[in-house]
Amino acid sequence: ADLIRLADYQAPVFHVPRTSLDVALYDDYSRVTTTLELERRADADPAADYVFDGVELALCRLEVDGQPWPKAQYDYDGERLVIRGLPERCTLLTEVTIKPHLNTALEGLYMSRGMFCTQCEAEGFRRITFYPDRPDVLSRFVTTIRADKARFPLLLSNGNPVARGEEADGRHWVTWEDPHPKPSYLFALVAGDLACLEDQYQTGSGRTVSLQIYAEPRDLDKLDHAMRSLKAAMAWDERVYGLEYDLDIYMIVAVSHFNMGAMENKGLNIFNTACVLAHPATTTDAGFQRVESVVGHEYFHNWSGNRVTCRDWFQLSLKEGLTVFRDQCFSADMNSAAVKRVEDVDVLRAVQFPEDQGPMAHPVRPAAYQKIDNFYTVTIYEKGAELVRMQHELLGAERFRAGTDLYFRRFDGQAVTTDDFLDCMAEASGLDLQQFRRWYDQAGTPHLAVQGHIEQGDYVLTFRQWTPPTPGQPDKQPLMMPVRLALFGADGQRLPLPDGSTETVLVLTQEEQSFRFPLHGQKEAPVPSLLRGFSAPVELDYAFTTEQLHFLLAHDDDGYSRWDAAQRLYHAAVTRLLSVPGEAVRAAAEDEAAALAPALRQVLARADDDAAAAALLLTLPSEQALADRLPELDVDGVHRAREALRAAIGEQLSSLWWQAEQNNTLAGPYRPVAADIGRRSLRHCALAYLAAAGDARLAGHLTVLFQQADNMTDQLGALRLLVHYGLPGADEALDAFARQWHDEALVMDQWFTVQATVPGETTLSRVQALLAHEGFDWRVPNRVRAVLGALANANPTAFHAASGEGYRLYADALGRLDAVNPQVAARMANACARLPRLPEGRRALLGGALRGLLKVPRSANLTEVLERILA
Ligand code: BAL
Ligand code: ZN
Repeated sequence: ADLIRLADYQAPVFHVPRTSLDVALYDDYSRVTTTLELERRADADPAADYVFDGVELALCRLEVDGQPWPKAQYDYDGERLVIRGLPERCTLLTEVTIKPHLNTALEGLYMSRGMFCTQCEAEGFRRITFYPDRPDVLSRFVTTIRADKARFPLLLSNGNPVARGEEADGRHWVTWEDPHPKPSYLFALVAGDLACLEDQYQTGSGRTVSLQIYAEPRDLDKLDHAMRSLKAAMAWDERVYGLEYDLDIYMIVAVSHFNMGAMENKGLNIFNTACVLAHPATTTDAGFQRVESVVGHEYFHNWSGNRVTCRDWFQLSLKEGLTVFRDQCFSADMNSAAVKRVEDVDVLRAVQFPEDQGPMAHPVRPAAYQKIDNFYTVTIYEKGAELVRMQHELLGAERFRAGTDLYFRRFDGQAVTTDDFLDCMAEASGLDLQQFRRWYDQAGTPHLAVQGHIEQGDYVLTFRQWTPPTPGQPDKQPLMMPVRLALFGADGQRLPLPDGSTETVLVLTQEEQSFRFPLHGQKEAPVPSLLRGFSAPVELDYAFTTEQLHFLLAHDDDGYSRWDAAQRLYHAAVTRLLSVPGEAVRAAAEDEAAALAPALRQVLARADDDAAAAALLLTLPSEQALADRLPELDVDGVHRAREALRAAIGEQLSSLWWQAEQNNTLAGPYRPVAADIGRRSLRHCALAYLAAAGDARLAGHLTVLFQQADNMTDQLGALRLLVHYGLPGADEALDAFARQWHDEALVMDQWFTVQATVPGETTLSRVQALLAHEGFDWRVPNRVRAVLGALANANPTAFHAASGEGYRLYADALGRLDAVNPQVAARMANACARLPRLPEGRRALLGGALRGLLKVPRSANLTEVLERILA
């Protein structure tokens, strides 16, 4: 595929003030008749042809101002329709047929369990009709949907329903009108027979909005949490950003077949069932929290994305980075801010940092792409959110709000750029953010090396920053970054700083910079608490001593900083264990555990204050996260060392783990509230340590928990430990789980994942069996991710098996999936991006498997990812 470059951006040749769609749905095809009002832009080249995107459309009719347009005056090559000689203003009518029932790529109009639905971002609309399918063409849409009334009683599109009627043969139609001009990627359509949970929301200015969440009738009892979350999000956006909803109806539709998490179509969000359905019996705490955050995210897009949208897809992070930042803050406000921050930082460091340090590294605002679908990445989303967060940190809450007010006011109804956003931040605050722009264009994780020493009675901190080269970007410039900091005295108290506070934000701009802090006669160097709240997305290199880390873990009042101290202690312990030969690991792990034990006991003793934070502090980094910090991925060594350490910690603190398990056993009905979620997570953390320690009482205990659980968090937590540690009763529990939940797709996804993530090479034959299971379906992305995504992303000892069997299995699966759904195949191929970090033998095996995959033609999506990984 061709490379599309930001530098080549050109404004559209024509406007489309009005778009009328007439979509007639039938069993084996749909007919789409589109009427576009076209106007050449005043600044456009008068000789330029009008070009429309259109993929795999069967063109039946093309008329201009009511007359057939001569065939010699247009060409369609299967991707683009070029029409020559059009008048400056005209009405274009096209009629096409498409085949939604054969659409397994789930882009454009497709079918999911008997209902019609759409996914248009980024370039799905061109699979529905001919259109200038680019985000900077905004148009007012009127949409008529026609279908069989008995099977599709519900016909939805964006905006408000304005007319409806009946046709012959039991068919009916509904017309929807969306008053807000929008780009085609925000178009949506749904036709089905769905149940609805209805509610209302009163906006701050007194308007009543009808809230409607649709799902299959069997799932009607799983919509309350989404509805609560939606109302909370609407109130939050009014309170925190002064932004109100702008239509009379807000609809969410749950669909089973979906490539992403959810989609923010104007007034008609379409959601992956996994991100909207929630019920205590079938949904884990993590699932409840995901629903809250995704419902919030899509709602917040109504302003950050829909009212103000992106000029081109290079600006994707303009809406995604900002909206992720907004949803993170929303979840923080709804739950515990400190816990939420640690969870977000954990994802960033575990997933985005590796992306930024490997072959798929790209800037938050990329300069070029082949397939934009491949850029819905953790870099665009999560690193993009960190860039917005740093602006918030640099400006402070009040000036940041002045900046967003200006942004939404100035650009309402427009398609703009990340530069436009930064300009508003600079203008509203008076800060010079010129250098800050580099964050958007420069890929890679910056390193920040810090040294402290005492000089003439002052404590001097010296910061040196650099960013390693990334593909296509050998040389990097210093970045502007906020470093939030406090200094702790020996008594565990924060020292006063020169500005009179005890916590400050240093703004770095140069490669190397020093700051002095008077110690007022104190002789000892303080313990620095650096990058508090993770104020910049960088790799911090500071040679903390073990004592300093224990000190910070005990005394620091910043949740992130305490967690980071614990992570550093665990990393160091596991790294030391890696060099211990086989039989000696157990004894060495006991020594490491003994050294950690006082700190862990202290965390447990304080756990009643914040159980969720305690669970995070007590959880070792994942195998992948540990391996990512080594010069080479040593998956087997890390697995052995980490398990040995967990076993030793489990044994040495055994009675405290049992105590934590008892103390955090909740009475009363399940509630998805932060305090209870925290206690359940601490309880399962304790159970996991007891499992690692091989505690003899545990299997029976877990079996009872599994059988008596009144919620999915407990039931699945027990099942996972039984199965992962091969405990007595594991097989029976798996069978019982499948019998109980065979009819609940999202629960069965978990059943597949639990099995695909059992550590060790033997799991590969189990995965083969799961792929052949009657419940496995290559057309359902959730199920594919539940097995193959889990294997590649959460089971390093199986995926990276020395035999190369995991790589061969995965490459075969990617090939098979690519024929069904290229977007999902390409996204899953990203799991292979650690290839350059593998030891030589495995590198050759994975490289061979991926090159083999490219021997036959693959989709442009998958090809782009594989070629970058193999480059
Ligand atoms: N815009 C795609 C889905 C999301 O980020 O909300
Ligand atoms: Zn989004």
